[in-house]
This record gives sequence, C-alpha cells and structure tokens, in this order.
Amino acid sequence: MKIAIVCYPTFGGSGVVATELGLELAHRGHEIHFITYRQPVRLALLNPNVHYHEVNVPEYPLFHYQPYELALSSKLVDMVKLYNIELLHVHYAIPHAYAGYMAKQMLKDEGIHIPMVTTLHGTDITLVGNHPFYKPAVSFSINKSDVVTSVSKSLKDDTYNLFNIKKEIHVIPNFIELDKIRNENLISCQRSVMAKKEEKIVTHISNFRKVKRIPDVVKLFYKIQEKIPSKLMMVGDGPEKAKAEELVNQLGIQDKVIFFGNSNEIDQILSYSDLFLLPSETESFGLAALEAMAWSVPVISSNSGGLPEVNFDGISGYMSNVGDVDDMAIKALKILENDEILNQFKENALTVAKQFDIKNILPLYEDLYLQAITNS
Ligand code: GMT
Repeated sequence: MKIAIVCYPTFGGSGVVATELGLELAHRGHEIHFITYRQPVRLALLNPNVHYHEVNVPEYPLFHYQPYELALSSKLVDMVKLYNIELLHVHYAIPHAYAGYMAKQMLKDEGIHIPMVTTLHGTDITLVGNHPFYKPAVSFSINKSDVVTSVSKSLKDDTYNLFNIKKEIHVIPNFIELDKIRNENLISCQRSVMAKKEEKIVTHISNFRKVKRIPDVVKLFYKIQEKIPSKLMMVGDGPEKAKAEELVNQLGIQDKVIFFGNSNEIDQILSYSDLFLLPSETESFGLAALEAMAWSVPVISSNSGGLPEVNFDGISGYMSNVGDVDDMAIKALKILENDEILNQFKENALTVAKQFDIKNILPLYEDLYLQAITNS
C-alpha cells in the first residue's frame, strides 16, 4: 500500500508512534510518505520505501497566525496526486484530521477518493481538543474520518464521553519493537559514570508538561533516596523543568539527580535503569512506561487513564492514586529493597511488554487500512 502519515515530528509520544509505525510498514514493503513540518525525530534514515515531504508555511506579515492547516492540506493533495497515495493516516486530531478531511474533499472534486484513518493519542482529546474553541472542529473531523483508532480503551471511552462521536472507535494499543531493542548493542559502561555500583538507578522520561506531575517525581525520589542509595535520571525538557531543578536544590539532592534534557539516548539510559516513575495526572497510554518495560524496567505509575492497560499492578510494577506520593514511595521501596524481588519485577515487566510487540500490533493497522481502501 502507498500510505501518507501525518504526525508531529517532535519528541512526543504520538510522533514516535507514527514514525515507528511508518518505518515498520516500510520494512514490510509498503511505501510510506511522512508529511509534516520537520523531519520526525526518530526518522533517521530515508530509503526507497520511506519518503519525507516537508510542509512549508510561507510567512506573510498580514497573518497574525500562519495557516498551517491550509499548507498541510494543499501538500497532502499534491503528494497524493504525485505518488498515487492510497490512504491517509493522520496521528493526532488537531489539526491533522481537519486538514486531512479538507484534502479528501479537494481530491474528491478531482475524482480521487482516498480514505483517511485518524488515530487519537490522548492530549488531542483530553486536554486540548476538548477546549470549546476546538471542540466542534475536532468532533467534525473525527466523525468524517473513514476509520478512527485510539491507543487505549480508556481513551476510547473518554472520546465517547467528551464528544458527540457517531463512528466506531477501534482500540489499537501502542507498541514497541522488541527485536530492535534486544539486539541493540549498547555500551553499558555509561552506568558506572552515572552511579556507583551499589546505587539503584531511577528514571523519568517525559516532555515535562504539567500533566506529568514533575514535582511528584522529585518528591517520590526524595523518599526513595532516604532509604536506598540511588540516583535519579530526568530525561526530557519542557515547561516544568526549571521548577524541578529548583525543587531538587531546595531538597538538597542535587548531587543525586541528573537532568539530561531531550536525549537521543533513551535506550541507553533505560538499559541500565532499575525503576521508572510515571506519576502523571493522566496518560491515554504511557508509551514511555512501555519503553521502560521493554528494557526490563518495572514501573511505578499513577492509575489514571490508560496506564492500567500497560502497567499491570503488582506484576510489571505498581500503581497508586494520582498525587499519592507516600503510597508510590512505599511501593517503589518494596521493589528496590530486595534484589530477588527487583529481578522478578524486571522479568515480569519484559513479559508484559512482549504483549505489545510491534509484530502483534502492526497487522491490526494493516487490516484496517485494507478495509478502508476496499470501502472507499
Ligand atoms: O505525553 C504527552 O504529553 C505527549 C502526547 C502526544 O501527543 O504525543 O502523548 C500522548 O500520546 C502518547 C502516544 O500515543 C501516549 O503514550 C501518551 O500517554 C499521551 N499523553 C497523554 O495522554 C498525556
């Protein structure tokens, strides 16, 4: 199949999922066209099956806001015609589903019928899309998609609760490429640079937005390091990072916390981590937790949104109510205090992660693509 993938190219979960999906589809022989405003972060190599088309928005002083949706929908029309693309797969409803629908309509006018699959990722529904300024356009473009998928059952339920959606929503969970991870030849001497042998390594990875409850990460680690020699790896960047650095200084644990900023060495860091923290206010899925589990790292998370569908309580880690840092600390210590227990959780984390192997998930997308093309 010839598929156009529209996504955000940044370090966010939806962009990562879209990129990894496209690369694996290309690996299986499909022709993939990424269409976005910058080359996606995880799209290192282009090959005959992987194309990247940049959306340019010319700056014009008359416009207070530059019209990205217009440029994107025009680019989609041009690329569909130039490469005979058969299907649009847009990740994140805002504004991608809206721009995709406009492209569909323009193409229809020229006698070209192209189906659109929209994948909902979470913040496009729960945090941003739900805003009254966006809601009508988001409802409209979801209802006008040929196929709608969401990354968890929890997100599907939220979408039905928050919007007036008449379409069926198919749940296709996020995935990881286990073969790639397990075959990665990482030089693990970096661990000895980061921590002493007897210290446990606790890690958090996110975009440091408010929804991630970054102060809870720091407070939770503070309680852990009081009982167990340990270091905290803080990976990522965003609006809450400066506040986190301040809190670390206030608590006097600056020699135990390393801030990496946005890093391309996520796998390297996870490969030597002992515990992953994700106390988010909400997560439609929690891809970072799954990536940790694929590296045999157990997870302490909140129990909100789709997290219970990924982090199995008492098996791959533990869950607590949002904001209950005391309970999270008790559970983190339960895992870290005893090496036998820690190793059992590590093993379990990998076992659970295996359920989300790309080999199991990708055919679900392929089936929906085929149905959409056949029905269009
Ligand atoms: O976590 C974020 O804030 C980024 C956001 C995104 O749109 O990239 O992540 C969302 O999509 C990810 C991939 O499907 C999910 O794993 C994240 O749980 C989800 N984030 C939220 O729901 C807050």
